[in-house]
Amino acid sequence: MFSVQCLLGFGVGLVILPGPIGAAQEDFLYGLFPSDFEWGVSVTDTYERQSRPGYTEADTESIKELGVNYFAFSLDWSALVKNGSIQEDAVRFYRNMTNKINGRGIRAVVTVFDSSAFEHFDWSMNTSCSNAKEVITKTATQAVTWITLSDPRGIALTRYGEGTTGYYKTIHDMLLLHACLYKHIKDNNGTAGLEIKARNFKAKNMAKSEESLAIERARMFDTGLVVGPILGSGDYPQEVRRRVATIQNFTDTDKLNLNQSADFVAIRYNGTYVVELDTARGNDSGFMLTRDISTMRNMTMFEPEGLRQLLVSFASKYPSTQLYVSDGGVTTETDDVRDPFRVEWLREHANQVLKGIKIDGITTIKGYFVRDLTSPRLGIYQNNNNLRLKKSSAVWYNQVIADNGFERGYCGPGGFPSGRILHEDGIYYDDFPKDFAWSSATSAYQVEGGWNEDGKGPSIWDTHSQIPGRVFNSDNGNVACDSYHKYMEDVKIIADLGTKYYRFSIAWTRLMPDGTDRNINEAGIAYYNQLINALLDKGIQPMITLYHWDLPQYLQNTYGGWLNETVTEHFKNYAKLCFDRFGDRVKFWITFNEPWIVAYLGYGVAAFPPGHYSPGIDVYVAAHNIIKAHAKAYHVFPRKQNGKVGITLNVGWSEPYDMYNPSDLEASDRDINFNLGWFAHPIYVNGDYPEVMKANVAEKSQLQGRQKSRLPEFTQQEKEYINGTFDFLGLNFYTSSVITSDKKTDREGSYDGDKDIKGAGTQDWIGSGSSWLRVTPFGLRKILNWLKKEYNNVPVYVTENGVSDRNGTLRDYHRIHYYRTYINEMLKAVRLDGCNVKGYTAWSLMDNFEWGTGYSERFGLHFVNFSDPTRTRVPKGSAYWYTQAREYGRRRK
Ligand code: GOI
Repeated sequence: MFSVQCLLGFGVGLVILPGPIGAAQEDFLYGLFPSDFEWGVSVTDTYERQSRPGYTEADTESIKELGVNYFAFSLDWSALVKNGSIQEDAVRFYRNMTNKINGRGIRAVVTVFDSSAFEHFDWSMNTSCSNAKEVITKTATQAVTWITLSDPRGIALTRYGEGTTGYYKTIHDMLLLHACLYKHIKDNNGTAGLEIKARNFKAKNMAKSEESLAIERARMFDTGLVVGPILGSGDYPQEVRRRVATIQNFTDTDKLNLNQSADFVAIRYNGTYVVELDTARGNDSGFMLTRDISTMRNMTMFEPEGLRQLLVSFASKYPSTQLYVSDGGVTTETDDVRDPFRVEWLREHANQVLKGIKIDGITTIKGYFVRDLTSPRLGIYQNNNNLRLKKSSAVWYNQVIADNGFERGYCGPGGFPSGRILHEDGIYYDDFPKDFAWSSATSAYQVEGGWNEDGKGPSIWDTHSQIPGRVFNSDNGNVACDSYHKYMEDVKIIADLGTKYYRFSIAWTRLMPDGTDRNINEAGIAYYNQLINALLDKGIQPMITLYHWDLPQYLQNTYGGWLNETVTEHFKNYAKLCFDRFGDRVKFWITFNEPWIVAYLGYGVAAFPPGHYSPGIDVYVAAHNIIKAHAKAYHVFPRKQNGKVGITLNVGWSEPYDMYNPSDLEASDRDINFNLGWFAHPIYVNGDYPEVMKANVAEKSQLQGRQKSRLPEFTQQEKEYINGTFDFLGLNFYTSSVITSDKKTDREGSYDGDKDIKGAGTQDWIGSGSSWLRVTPFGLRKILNWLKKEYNNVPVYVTENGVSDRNGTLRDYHRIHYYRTYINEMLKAVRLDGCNVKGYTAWSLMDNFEWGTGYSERFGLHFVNFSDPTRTRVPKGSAYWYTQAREYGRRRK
């Protein structure tokens, strides 16, 4: 790899060859900055802003919210000195401000003189230094990190023009002013450095050796002119002295004071310029510079790689000087919170800094900071009187700081990435890990039939579907696929698929007819033993779901189902029975399938049995008890059986309506937290509901005039009992929706209203046989990234994924397309984003009873004719496709 050491190996020439850097430029570098890396943000004209309306508490809040280590601002000398005397109120302002920032645990970095400083008065080295010394001392020397001067070359340039006598004289005086300030600050045990604006250079024609050498000369006249005397011996670079006859001399004392007079240098990259020899004009440097039109975007020069080249060159010349990279930022046409170009700008520049550290080995880079906080069209916050609104660039920066670098994939809220996304479009070719668990699934009520055979008791789905009209076409699961009798045929088609796993559920009422342990039905146990043994015979591992919505009717009648905590005890006993009787052979257990469906459709909006309507209260109570029941089952699992226990949650991906609107990102994140986090946060994070859920429900409950939040609370003991009750997370993923923020103010209060979101269309996504299901493969990759980020990369098994049609065609190209694209997005999540996905399950092994829509929607890899008493299973095209696809898991390249 290209390194500073290797560069130094070139000797004095120090020519940056485009080759190695060019190659590395192709890709985005993911990874973390050193653990002590410092992130900052700067703001200009603080004092003036105080009066219009100025630096406020809101600024401190924004800085705090960003998570930066330091806040940089510059002193405003038009306020500090009036009629030749120091203004005490201005000094007090800076002292207070510094204290406030320090009080939040953030360091203040203060620029004493920036380019605007000398616009206000005619300055002399001596008065400027003595004024500054007084202000520095009164502002508390040690509480801040000082930048003596910002861009001294620019100050000289603006006043006199480059290369004039006045230009060199001004730089000379500025250097002496810097030395004077540095000495004062060091005498008071402070820290100080200076900020330079520096350009990067490239030859117009690399083949011309004089031109490539001229790059070095250009650097000398740019950076070297200012930092040479400070970081070098105390004098200008020899080449500059040789070429500029009129440049002044330093006295021996000057040299002594200047020599090594910076604890750090802040570099602000000012673009890359093309160097051409210009001997004819006879100017000092002997070259002329042009801007490279090919890198211009909207009149902005965008050449982030130049920053890396600049850093490499700087570090090779001054290998022991600490560096802070100051991102000059980019001015946008509007001050809208939607600022994609700023995000791209900052992302690509910060990534060059990371490359400088990781690839080029520049160990002296200590920090990075963004310009700026709130300036119109430059800030990463919108400054709206006393309101500070995050732009998408602030969301980006916050994410990078929180991660201390660039994590792979869609790592931010709403899937907002901090880095670049690899292979967003198209098929990505690679294979899955060798031990990846391929599976297919069914559930008891959907396939078994035999609804009242051999002592089985009724479940709420049996009762519900007997009532004509409740289910589409008055269909029911009395016979379904008749798997109760035809399980050997199921085992055969699974074996033909070649998957090493099969996911099915146990009908609670087959083992416990009334749901309690009063009466254990051995015939039911025998059925599952036969199925399990037949699977194992063929080398197929069972993945068993304990609860796939078929609550014993007796528990509903007696206790009101999941609204009563007693049911959690019965569930625990049921789980224990299953573990005791099957756990010697079954190593993969799912406590609940989709508790969201149970709570919301069953107890919220009454779309599913038991048909209880309580959209704002009992919906939460049911969920509360299910979470407790899950934890009980987990704790009752005999660990010596060496099995895994988890829960399966369903969620769609909530696509933000506008990726660059921070409020849409938050809406997306909130929606996922309400849907999946509701159950996952207690189990996978801390025993409690997501913060945003607690906050929203509490706030709305109060507005609705209630004493207590509609969201129940777990006791401390319960939290500890629930937290960590998992060995994996099961994910059922089918589709996505587009989401935007919408403050809801309903009177009664409801789960839906608590979310403060609304749907915003479905784009042009391909539909399916189910109205709620549209083809959105990207959503799978995004939700897997979300789970990785939120739940510490917990092992995830996709326990359901699939698509329906309404004709059951064997030529199901649409299903093959669905599986191919979704599985490929999952592959990207695994291989490109580092998501910990362990397995994948196709829903479903065969067409079956699709709940409220009966047999009209078909998800099967196998066709089942429900008017044929033999219920023959016929493989569809997708079954053959799947048989080949899961071969990925065996064939390592
Ligand atoms: C799995 O659930 C499940 O585990 C399997 O058993 C199942 O076979 C498989 O999915 C396939 O479905 C648009 C109120 C139309 C009333 C949007 C609210 C209809 C009705 C959203 C909300 C939803 C996957 C039916 C999750 C069943 C679709 C469970 C999603 C009906 C709707 C609604 C909607 C609503 N669910 N499924 N529904």
